[in-house]
Amino acid sequence: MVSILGLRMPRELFRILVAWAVVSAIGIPAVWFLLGPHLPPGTMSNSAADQQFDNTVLAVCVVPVAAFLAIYFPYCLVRFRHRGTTFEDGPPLKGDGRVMVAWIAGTSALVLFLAGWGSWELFPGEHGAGGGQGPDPLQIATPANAAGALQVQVIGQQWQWTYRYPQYGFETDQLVLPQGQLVEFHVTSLDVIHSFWAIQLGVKADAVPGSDNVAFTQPGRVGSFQVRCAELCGIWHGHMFTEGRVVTQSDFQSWVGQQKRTLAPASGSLPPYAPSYYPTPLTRGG
Ligand SMILES: [Cu+2]
Repeated sequence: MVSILGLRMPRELFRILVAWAVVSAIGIPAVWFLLGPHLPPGTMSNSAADQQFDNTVLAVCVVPVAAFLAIYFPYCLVRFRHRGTTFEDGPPLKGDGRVMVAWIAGTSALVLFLAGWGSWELFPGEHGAGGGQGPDPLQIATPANAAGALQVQVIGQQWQWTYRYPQYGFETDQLVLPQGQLVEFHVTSLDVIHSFWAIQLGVKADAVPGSDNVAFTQPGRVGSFQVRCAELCGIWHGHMFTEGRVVTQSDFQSWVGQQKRTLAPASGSLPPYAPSYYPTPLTRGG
């Protein structure tokens, strides 16, 4: 028996706890500072950076639990293994009330904390992009400066994405966003359920016919990002895979001008803008 702080415990438990404290003390800052900056979805937008922060917090919470298991089991397997050649039953095991209380209390506290943390981070919208919860959401990410946001309607159909820019009057198959500008995605579908996933922007919202799912993001860095359909939507689901771009404000303006000119013949016959559409025969054309 070892006695620390008036608490008597078996020598084995003391050793395990010391090793656990040392590994946790090294592991937690290592995960926070070394692994955290490389966790998905990265820092290309404010919503992605917020999610990376959340993932880092969760990874840090996992360290002490994983460290305890990684030390406890090998230690017990080696320390208490059967020695000698005779095979016989070991001494009977009895439950220990203190261990059970400590285990149940510790794991319950951790799980409740993670549930509360995840809800706080994702639900009120202040931190999340807004997953898109239909036309009448319980809560949505509505930034204070949403009035000046660039509107982009994301339209899924078997099997491609198109992007309608209602403020500029065209619809294109390219997703180009200006750096530093708040973007308000309106995600919908013309046929079956798809899911718009702009991976590095940290935006994911279901594309559902008849629904207008809203999600916000503010790209912070120029570069390209991947767009995937994240909902099995038919035989060419895997082909709903494109690349979007974040460009400077001036590059965005020249891209808009070029799109307007190129798409002018088609833009005139676009169906009127609507927050959502329905599958055929009730197509966008009516
Ligand atoms: Cu799809």
